[in-house]
Amino acid sequence: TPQTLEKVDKFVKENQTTPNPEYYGSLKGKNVIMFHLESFQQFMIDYKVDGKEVTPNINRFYHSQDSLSFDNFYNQVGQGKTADAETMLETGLYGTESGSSMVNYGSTNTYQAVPNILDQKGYTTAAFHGDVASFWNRDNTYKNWGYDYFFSKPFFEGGDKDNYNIGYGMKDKIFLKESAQYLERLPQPYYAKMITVTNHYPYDLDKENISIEKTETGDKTVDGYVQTARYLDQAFGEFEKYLKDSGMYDNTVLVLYGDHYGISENHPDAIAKLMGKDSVTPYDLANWQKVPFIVHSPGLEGKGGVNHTYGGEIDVMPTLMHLLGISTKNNIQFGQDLLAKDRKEVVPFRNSTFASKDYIKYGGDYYVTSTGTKIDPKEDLRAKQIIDDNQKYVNDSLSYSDQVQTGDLLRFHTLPGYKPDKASDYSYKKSDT
Ligand code: GP9
Ligand code: MN
Repeated sequence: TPQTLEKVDKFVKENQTTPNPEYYGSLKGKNVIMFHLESFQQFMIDYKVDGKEVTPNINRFYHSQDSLSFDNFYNQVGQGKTADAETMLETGLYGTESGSSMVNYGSTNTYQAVPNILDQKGYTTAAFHGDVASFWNRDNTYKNWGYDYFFSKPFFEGGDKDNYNIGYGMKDKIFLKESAQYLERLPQPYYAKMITVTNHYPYDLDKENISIEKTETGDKTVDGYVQTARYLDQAFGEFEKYLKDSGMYDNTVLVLYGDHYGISENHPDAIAKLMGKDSVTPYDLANWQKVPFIVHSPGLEGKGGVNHTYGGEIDVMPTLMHLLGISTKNNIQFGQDLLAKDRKEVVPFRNSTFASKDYIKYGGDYYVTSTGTKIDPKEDLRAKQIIDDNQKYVNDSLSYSDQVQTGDLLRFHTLPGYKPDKASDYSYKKSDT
């Protein structure tokens, strides 16, 4: 009801951050490419196998002074996996407590999503994915998010060829190469999302594309991960080169993000071996949920670097909007700008545990973030106070966000100057174009 929305709005306003004036609007008007790194974890950054970097291109981006990079950035997905990541990044709402909100609400709910917001600032918006459009109900959800175009399998010549596909769709290199014909025809500025798939469990890759040895943890579900991660890195490198050759690079912001873990915490022995340790602690497993988040643009003019703030996927929407000079003060969104000085640095996970700058909650236990030392809040009242505050924030954020999704509350919300999208305004069928 509208009354529930008022409560949500109050919570959102109380937790709003102040945009950092040093960065606000610094990337205004540029093209934006969201580059989805499937199942890509933070530990891959600078990781070596046999003395060789697995992902040299992404590493170079991570360390560039034209990149805002984050090393305490966590994935916050639940059962919706990729779909939850997309939902957080582009709507500022969490995936729902169970199931996938894109599947359950994407077709019917009103959203105030990034593609539509940018659409109304003169952007052309397009999503690219080398598999069927219906996966995770993307085809319907994207209409309600305001995507002008959705290029999926039927748009790609290689879409039906067996040797062009592996796992969840077209191999990333082919997919990105074939996407270029559409990308370069989009009126600028554009907002485009490239959803890669090859670095997805079970990490299968054809011989010609293997360019690094497997790891040797002895866990078969884990050891191919570096090979597909390397392939993804090369695909990204080729795409970056294409952007430079086509002249689009200088006027473009490339946003790289890992959507969720590739190696689940159910493989602690293999994880220990990958980390070069005898065994892993629960604290290690909590930090295993870190994924890369990198905003790269020559437009940052060397103002980048590695930022240590504690944040996650929910924080991307306000961060990006503010870099583009778009206010979020009237939005119903649950993130806090990663560049703001007044952030809480609390990262809610979908099971109501959290990471934060002070403490990490994993399972039912608490750890000091800076040292990994386990603590008992009952014996440390100062810690208990902080933990209780964090827990309340975590519970409220998740529950208010769920209320927005399950009650379709944004249909009652007016965002000044914003026209919601009607799904019927869009068709993504190749035959209709
Ligand atoms: C499918 C791909 C994989 O289109 O995005 O989804 P996931 O299994 O990672 O949620
Ligand atoms: Mn995924």
